[in-house]
Amino acid sequence: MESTVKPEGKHDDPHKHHIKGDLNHDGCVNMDDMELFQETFGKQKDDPGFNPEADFNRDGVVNIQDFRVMRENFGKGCDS
Ligand SMILES: [Ca+2]
Ligand SMILES: [Ca+2]
Repeated sequence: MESTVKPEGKHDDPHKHHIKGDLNHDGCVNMDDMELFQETFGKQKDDPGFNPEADFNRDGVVNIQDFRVMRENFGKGCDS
């Protein structure tokens, strides 16, 4: 039986559900992601350091509205 699985595919699983707020893509929203969020907090689309992944509502700025999403999702995926 032949396998088409790529040898390097195990670290980056495309089937893994992406959680809003998981900015470092480790499958869990925790303090590491909160730190990344803080680094881009207050930044706008054209500012250096702006992280579009932290702009959850895609209004071009990372602000308190995006922080609420962060807070709501905090701890998700971390239950292992
Ligand atoms: Ca994470
Ligand atoms: Ca936003």
